[in-house]
Amino acid sequence: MYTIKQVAQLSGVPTATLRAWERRYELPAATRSASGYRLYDEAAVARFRFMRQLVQAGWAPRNAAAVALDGAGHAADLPSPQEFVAAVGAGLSPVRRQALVAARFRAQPLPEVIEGWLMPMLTELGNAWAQGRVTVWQEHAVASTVLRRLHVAFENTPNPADGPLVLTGLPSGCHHEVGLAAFNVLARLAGLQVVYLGPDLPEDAWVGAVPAHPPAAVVIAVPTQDDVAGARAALSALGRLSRTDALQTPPLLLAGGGRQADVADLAPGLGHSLTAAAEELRDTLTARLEPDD
Ligand code: B12
Repeated sequence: MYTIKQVAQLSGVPTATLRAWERRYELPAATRSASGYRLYDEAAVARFRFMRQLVQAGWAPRNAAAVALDGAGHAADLPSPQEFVAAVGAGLSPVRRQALVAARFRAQPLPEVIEGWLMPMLTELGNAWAQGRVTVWQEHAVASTVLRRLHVAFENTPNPADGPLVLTGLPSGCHHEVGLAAFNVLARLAGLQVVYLGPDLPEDAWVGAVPAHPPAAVVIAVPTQDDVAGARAALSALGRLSRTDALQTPPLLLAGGGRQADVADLAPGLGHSLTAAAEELRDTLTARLEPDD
């Protein structure tokens, strides 16, 4: 269960607006803790987040509340990763595919959708592709549907103006964007200011971006073996830049993704759990910026 403050953080809706929406639009009443504080479940968080997306898109709050009440909170009725991939292989229509992904994103808080459904679904999708259970175009279509969802979630998650700045991106030649796109959203939710530079970034782009927006950290993802050389080139160039006096405080260089261990001599790995990595990075950078003496 979440307190109203936590709901405000997770949904991006200020507490006063949450109370007003609850009162005006007859959203299900929050339960109360023993000491009388409002407590909300995950379905309520998903509902408020979805309402906020609709209101930002121009909906009247009353209509948004009606739709949010109708759509959210049924995660158990939605297909599992295996069921979803099997349905894609069996010819699920694009409209239905998008609706199911959208419903899944509405039904649960983002960290749970990402770790509990999206990542296992992508692994299953890769297996299904390797075994000929889905076609190449079906795999591409699913990947672009989820990537768009993550980009929307990223844009809709406020960039905390006073959080430490982190630049993220993928090395030259790398188009496996989904893992880093998920990390970007979770890092913003954890309180970091995230600027995503994009996929397929040549060495020069990294070296140019860092002095332009001096970050507290640079995170490069290394999803497959094919990305190791590009990531090593970018990290070496950033290391050289840090040794010049072009930067007042050199950024921390960090790596993520399946092959992060292959660049560990140039940038420590953040691990393979996306939520834990985002929270750990926030803690490290906050401690660096605010020494407690
Ligand atoms: C979707 C997908 C694509 C999409 C990507 C779309 C996009 N815009 O991202 C498209 C269709 C474009 C694609 C293309 C290719 N793909 Co592909 N793809 C996949 C698939 C199905 C899912 C990838 C994915 O997002 N996985 C989910 C991720 C995030 O899981 P993960 O990488 O294991 O990461 C975990 C952690 O490391 C962590 N993590 C990930 N990123 C980050 C970042 C940070 C900062 C942190 C902290 C943590 C973290 O989170 C995950 C959960 O724990 C995988 C199958 C699979 N098993 O992953 C194949 C797969 C990765 N692809 C593969 C291949 C071979 C290719 C192509 C070469 C195919 C071709 N012949 O064209 C191209 C290469 C593209 C390129 N140049 O980069 C192979 C790679 C094999 C290898 N060498 O390791 C795989 C494994 C498929 C397979 N079974 O063989 N692909």
